[in-house]
Amino acid sequence: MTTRRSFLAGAGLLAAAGTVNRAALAALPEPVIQTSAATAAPLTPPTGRPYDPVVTLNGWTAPWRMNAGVKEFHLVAEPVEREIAPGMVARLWGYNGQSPGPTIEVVEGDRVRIFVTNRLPEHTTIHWHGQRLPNGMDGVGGLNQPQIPPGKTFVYEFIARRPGTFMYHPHADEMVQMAMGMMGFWVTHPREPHPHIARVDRDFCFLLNAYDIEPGSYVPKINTMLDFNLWTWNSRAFPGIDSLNVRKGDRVRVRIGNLTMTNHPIHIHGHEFEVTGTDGGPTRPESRWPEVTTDVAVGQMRQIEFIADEEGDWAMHCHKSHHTMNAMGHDVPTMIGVDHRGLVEGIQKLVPDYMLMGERGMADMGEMEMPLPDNTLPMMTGQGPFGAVEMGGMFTVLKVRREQKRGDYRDPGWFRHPKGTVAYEWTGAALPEPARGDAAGASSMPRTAGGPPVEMAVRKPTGHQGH
Ligand SMILES: [Cu+2]
Repeated sequence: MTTRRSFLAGAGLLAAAGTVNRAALAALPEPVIQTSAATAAPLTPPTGRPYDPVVTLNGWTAPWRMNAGVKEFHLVAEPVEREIAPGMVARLWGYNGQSPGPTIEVVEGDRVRIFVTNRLPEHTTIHWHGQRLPNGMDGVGGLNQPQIPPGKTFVYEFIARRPGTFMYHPHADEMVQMAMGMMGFWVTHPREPHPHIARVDRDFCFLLNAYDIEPGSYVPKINTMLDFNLWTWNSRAFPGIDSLNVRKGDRVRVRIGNLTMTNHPIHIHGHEFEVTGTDGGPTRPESRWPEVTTDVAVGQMRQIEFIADEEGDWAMHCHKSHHTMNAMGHDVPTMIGVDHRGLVEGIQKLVPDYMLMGERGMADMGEMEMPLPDNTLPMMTGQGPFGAVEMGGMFTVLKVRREQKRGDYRDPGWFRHPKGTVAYEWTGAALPEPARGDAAGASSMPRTAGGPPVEMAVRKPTGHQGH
């Protein structure tokens, strides 16, 4: 783990906000700011009830202060710079230096007090998705509380009543603030052994999010409803998403929340898993079944668990193939099978930059060293041990290793396949002419051989008749 948290003094930050007076400042816990997008080591609780901490992919857990038995956190809503992947930085809004904000980890029964300072140019609130709490703490601006104006600090306080997997996000100018990256994860650990919550060896979490950032620019377009071009986990796109590094035989939990505008079927190779919890709480064991893909719908959370008993580098990704691509033009025509020999040179005389895409599929794009606008990720990229991985967006690798030590989350490098266990090129006799099947009668609507074409008259709803 290469991450280092930078503990900046809160005083400077809050003085910048202007309106917080000195007496209030003395009472506020210092906000901790994170400047790195690397995955932080799990935060072993220094105070309060013990628990097994989670690992936030390309993220971190907020430290807290115990104040007369209350766990106090300080979130600062503010503009941030987030590296989406090496080579691209986005100007987002987030909390405490990053988007998403820090993961909040507490224990069932904890009394939690969260100070929220607004350093955005507009008002905000925080809604604590999935929590049982007093209505006035639910964070819907205008409905449950007044909005938090720029420069002000509000306090939320409630008891974490249910153990489980939750998230937080604004409920004020929501479309804009979530399109800009404001969100965070929340885990409430069980206070004692729970019949439906297993102890696991590794516990990962991340949020699904998406941005529409024009190639060459830095700030997301905030009115986009569906046509996003960056599909991210915790505001990172492949190859910027860290791998999940586990020891062979580990029981692994992955908690996923979806704050995009569409569903994401999350798929893991080489293993089956079960959904052991949702934002509604742990699922009853008799309600679980094996899966290799689980759909995470908009506004949902899924907690999946499996035994990592197959060694190797296993792909883990959203199964919507457009979501494993970075920014691209969706209006590119399909060129597969079109023979352009001679044509490109002719066009290039008129348009020097003209480039042909996709005559033999688009795999070439994964290796092409194309000049890109500044601050733009290649559409599909990433180098594996055998060449270009041809992925982007919501993709990473589950690395299962016999020699990975308990509690060690470092990247073990690429898997070394035992001899004879990698797909290989056939170098024997040349391909014989394939025997073509001609079985008749297998179809419920068999093709008729020969005969004149059938003519049909179709009456369209408009009343016009066509042939
Ligand atoms: Cu997806």
